[in-house]
Amino acid sequence: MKMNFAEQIAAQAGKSIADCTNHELYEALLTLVQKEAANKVSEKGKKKIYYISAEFLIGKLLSNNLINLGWYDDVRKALAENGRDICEVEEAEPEPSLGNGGLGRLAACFLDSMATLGLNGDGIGLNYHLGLFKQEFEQDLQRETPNPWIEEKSWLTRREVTYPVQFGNLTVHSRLHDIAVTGYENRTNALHLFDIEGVDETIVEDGISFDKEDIKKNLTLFLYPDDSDEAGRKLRIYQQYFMVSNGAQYILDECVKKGCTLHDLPDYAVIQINDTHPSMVIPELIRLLTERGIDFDEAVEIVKKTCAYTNHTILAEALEKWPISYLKEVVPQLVPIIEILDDRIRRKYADERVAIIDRNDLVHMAHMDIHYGFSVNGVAYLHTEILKSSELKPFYDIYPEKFNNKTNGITFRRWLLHCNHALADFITGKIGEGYKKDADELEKLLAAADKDAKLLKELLAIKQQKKVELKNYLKATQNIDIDENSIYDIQIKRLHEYKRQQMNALYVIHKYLEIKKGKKPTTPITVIFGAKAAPAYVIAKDIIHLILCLQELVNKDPEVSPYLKVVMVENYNVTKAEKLIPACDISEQISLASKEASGTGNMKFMLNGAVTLGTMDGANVEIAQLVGEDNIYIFGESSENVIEHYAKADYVSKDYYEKDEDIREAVDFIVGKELMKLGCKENLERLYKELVNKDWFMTLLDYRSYAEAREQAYRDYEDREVWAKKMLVNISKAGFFSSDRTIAQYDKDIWKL
Ligand code: 26Q
Repeated sequence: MKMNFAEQIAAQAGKSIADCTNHELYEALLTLVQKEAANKVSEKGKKKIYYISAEFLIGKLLSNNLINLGWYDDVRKALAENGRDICEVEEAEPEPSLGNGGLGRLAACFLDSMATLGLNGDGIGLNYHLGLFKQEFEQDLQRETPNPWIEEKSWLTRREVTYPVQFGNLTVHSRLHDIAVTGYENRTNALHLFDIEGVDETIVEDGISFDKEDIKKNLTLFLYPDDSDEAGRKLRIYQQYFMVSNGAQYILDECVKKGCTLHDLPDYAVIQINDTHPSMVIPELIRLLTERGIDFDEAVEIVKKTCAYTNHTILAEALEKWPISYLKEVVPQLVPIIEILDDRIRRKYADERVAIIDRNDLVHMAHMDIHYGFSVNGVAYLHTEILKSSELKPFYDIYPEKFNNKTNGITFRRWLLHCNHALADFITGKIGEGYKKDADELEKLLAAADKDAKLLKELLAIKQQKKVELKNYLKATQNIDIDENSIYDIQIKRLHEYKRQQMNALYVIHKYLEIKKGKKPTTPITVIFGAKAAPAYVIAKDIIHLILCLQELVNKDPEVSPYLKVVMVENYNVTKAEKLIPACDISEQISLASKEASGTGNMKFMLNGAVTLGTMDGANVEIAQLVGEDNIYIFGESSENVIEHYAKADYVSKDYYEKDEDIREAVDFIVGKELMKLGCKENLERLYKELVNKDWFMTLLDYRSYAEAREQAYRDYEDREVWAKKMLVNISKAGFFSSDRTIAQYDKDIWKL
């Protein structure tokens, strides 16, 4: 349908475009999009994939939906003809903050790709009213505040669907809200977010603290702000069970409506369990099936054919293990089922390591998934190999056929077409539109560059334009001045010791000291960070403090700031990522090898023409293989060696501190007089001691080779033509990382829709 958008928007808003506020224009467009999306809902396909996840970090939806519906250009023009700027309308939309980081963002990319590939696939999750906390900086420290995102009019559609969910003596009734998921020129699927009606935002006081026990008021109030290490306790179990019980009831109802007898459930449904957060869906489905008349043994077999599990981490502290006493208190009806499941495994396998309930009465959620699901996948080649050879080896020995790899991907609609119109238009101009549906066609850029002498210069000009835009954005939002002619060196991701923002900070200190001594970089450098720390993760917050102190010290020093700037972006989120990534020259992917399951930011940067500086970890390994060693900066110890260091417990950080003068100088600076004047003694000293005495993630081990690789990248940047070629190779080879490829593989190997 070709619309006259100007007329439609005005009709929807009830006044002329010129008279509307940006927020009114956003709301009018939201309604038009929702109507059009609803026309593309289809129940085609008997079998459906239910992607169940505690997090869906979807980001703002307006522009993405306009692109997917094929409306974007016309709407932009209609607004422009009436003197309005679509970017300003975009700003009016609040960002739903329903995820912590990579795992939640992956779920969002996957929904986009499922709809785009025309697969019958929905998401199931929770509607957290205040989402993940908002980060504010106060006296160089992180402060958390609530992040309300649901407005009177929003993308949520209230459904006439509600289920009872039992927690011991307490029954709560759910309410379903859907968000339409548009595919790129294809069908509309749904994200089902369950909620309760009694959520009470007024129980929040002083930052993000609230009464943890008032389940009827707090159940879907917040997303747990723990990125993998600080276990939120009982409330987290309440949330998880609420999600899976609603999800399971919904799935069974929907399948029965389509003619399923429940005996044939695996012909109608496949459930992808996104990490262990939804793992209770296994005993819950067994419970519901037996309640509906299926005998226990058959229920177990049905569930085994329906559920598949994705692992996103090998950090031991992130694998969920719940004390059985907690489960007895919160979900007593599941406990006898879990005990039977465990008992059956114990009778079959003597190996204590594969038990579900261990000797300390902890329930290992991942073990339940592996025994009672039909597929186990890792999220990048190296990650899956490590699962098979070490972390989950006892399971791989039992069930080799269940293990498979699905290297992560990203949706190119959001991470190229939406966030970088200039680059997308440029690519279209060179190789046509085909790459929008078939990402592998990006490789055609290489041949195009051979024939077109101007291509590389144009590519540099686009990067320059994006760098100016970011400069203006940072000035407007944080009042920080950066130099658009400097190298933009960016690390944006959750703050975690294994991701090693502290190593990047040590290099900043080193550069600062060099400049102070008179050694100036040829091209100025802007180091940009963006990261939230889990509120209870002490060292992570100390690292943020260090970076904020460095920002203050470096930027205010007139001797240094013309050559070096430090920026810590406040409240890093999807919207900010969309502005930072297109402007990046060097993408910092510096986790300790073996620790980052995949990473997906690395893929977004590559697609936008940044060059990776990284370790051989996660999907960096695949990036390196695709672009070749001339187009990536690899440094650091290999995953094999790191794993060996852990096994032998032979890494001693103090040795590196003592024998390497540059390291010692940089580490000492953390507690030196310059920073002590600005910062907080307690935080800085704690971080210093951690690095010198412990350094669990081996920062000092890799520091030297990191600094060398970084220097090499800066030297190579000087030859603009050579650098532009590296950018081009990165963009050209990014096609593999389209989530359309990932999802096609999930479908072919696991879901078989
Ligand atoms: C666990 C227990 C209690 C409370 C919270 C949690 C919790 C919450 C979030 C555990 C883990 C997460 C998030 C994990 C995550 O984002 N993992 C990332 O997943 C990406 C997608 O596969 C990978 O690219 C990243 O490498 C991985 O770190």
